[in-house]
Amino acid sequence: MRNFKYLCILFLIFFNNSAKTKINNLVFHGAYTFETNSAQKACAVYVSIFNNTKSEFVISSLSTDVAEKAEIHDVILTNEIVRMKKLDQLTIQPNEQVYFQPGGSHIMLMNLKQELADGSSFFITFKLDDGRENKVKVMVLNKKLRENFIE
Ligand SMILES: [Cu+2]
Repeated sequence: MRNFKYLCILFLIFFNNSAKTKINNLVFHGAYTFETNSAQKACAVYVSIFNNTKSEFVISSLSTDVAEKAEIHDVILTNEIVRMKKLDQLTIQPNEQVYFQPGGSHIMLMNLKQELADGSSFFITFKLDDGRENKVKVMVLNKKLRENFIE
């Protein structure tokens, strides 16, 4: 009987862990930004986020080594003036796909600590409200490519 209890506990731990691995299945794809010059203190980062699970995810904060602040920004149009609005958190629904693209929502890096050079890369850490983290690699693209991305 004691052995049976022990096995049950083992099974519970195993089951719990595999469930967690499954839940942590937020996929970040193709993160990029454009190269900056020495005078530039902010830049926008674009990425696609896929939630391939039946669970909801809440991104509650971002951080990176290359800037003092990283925020999620939405773009809103009021009276033909485009404004950026900081989102305190971003909820990604089950099976939802979120696309951050030029002209729309983006990740804003502010007070850049260094120039971002064409061909280099850096990381942004996405922190979820349950304490989990996703470290995402961001590629820095040549600014000449920018024209192709903005309509
Ligand atoms: Cu912004």
